[in-house]
Amino acid sequence: SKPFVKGELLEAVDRILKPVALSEGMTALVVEDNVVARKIVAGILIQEGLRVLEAENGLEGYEIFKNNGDDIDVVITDLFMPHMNGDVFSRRIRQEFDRWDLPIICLTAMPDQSELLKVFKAGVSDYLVKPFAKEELLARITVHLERYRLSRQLKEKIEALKKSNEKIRKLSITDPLTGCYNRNYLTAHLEKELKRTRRYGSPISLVLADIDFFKKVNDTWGHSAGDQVLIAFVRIIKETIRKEVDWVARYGGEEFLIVLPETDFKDALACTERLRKAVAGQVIHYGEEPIAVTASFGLTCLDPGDLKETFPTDRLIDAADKYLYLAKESGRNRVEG
Ligand code: GH3
Ligand code: MG
Ligand code: MG
Ligand code: MG
Ligand code: MG
Repeated sequence: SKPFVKGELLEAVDRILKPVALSEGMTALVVEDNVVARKIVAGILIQEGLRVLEAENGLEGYEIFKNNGDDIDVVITDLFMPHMNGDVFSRRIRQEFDRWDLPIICLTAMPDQSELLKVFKAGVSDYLVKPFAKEELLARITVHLERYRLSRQLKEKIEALKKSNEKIRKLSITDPLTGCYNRNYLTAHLEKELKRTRRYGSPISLVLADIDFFKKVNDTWGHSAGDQVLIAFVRIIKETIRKEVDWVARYGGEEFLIVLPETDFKDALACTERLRKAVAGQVIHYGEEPIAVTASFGLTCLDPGDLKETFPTDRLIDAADKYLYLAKESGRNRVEG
């Protein structure tokens, strides 16, 4: 289209090259005991669009940090001040508020080298010798704010990544239908439980639970009615076992493994009986349809005497499975162990 005239071209280039205002939404804390110097610095920053908080000395700055610390994006501090010097103030902010990436720029009169080293050891990001040019102050703030902003973005990305990792991890160990653990988790976690059991010499009990004539549920009311029964079954199990300690995982289609750590045979039997009764005593509602089911349970307990030899998890589950078969053979709605 129409060619640019020189003035327009320069304006366009200027627009492109002009960086996004770094000060946008940023807050500075200016700590300086000399009120004239403080007002000058504050004025420069306000002109650049920063929100400015002021403190007369390190101690006051520290108090402001305590209350509004999270809002502060850059600190400009004098070195020598009553009550608390700039280096002590800087160190305390870094350490007590865990703000390792916060830009802290120290204003000093012509410093000697040991003083400078002290200032950097206290954790300041940069220093500026007084009197300084406005442009230099702004240039340094701009550089540090840019790095700060990038560091913030990185932190946010890492947090988001952690969250999505946690979601993926949860999905990978959860049975999507019932929300209990899946077989992935079962294999890995049972191994850990057994190691702990061995270390502390406490018993552990395993219960394999299988719904009776579950095929009939599917055949009579449909597959999604069957799904609702599975969900209810897991709910009843979770309501019956101890929270935090006991856990349940889906072992197969309608078979669930319940792990009862630190539980001997007698207690496990009582718990499983309670569970059997709870299942048999409840009617599961599928829409208008009341569905009654029972379940059979195979129980096996590993007591401290057995723990000297290593017990593969599948052998333990096999033992529970054997008793489950016995419970089925003996008429269902039973606990065998
Ligand atoms: P038994 O008393 O001997 O255990 O009889 P059963 O009918 O429960 O026996 P079986 O173990 O042979 O049947 C299990 C059925 O569970 C077969 C399968 O179609 C069904 N099933 C497995 N997973 C699911 C599921 O996620 N949803 C539904 N609705 N049914 C499932
Ligand atoms: Mg802000
Ligand atoms: Mg001073
Ligand atoms: Mg069954
Ligand atoms: Mg089965």
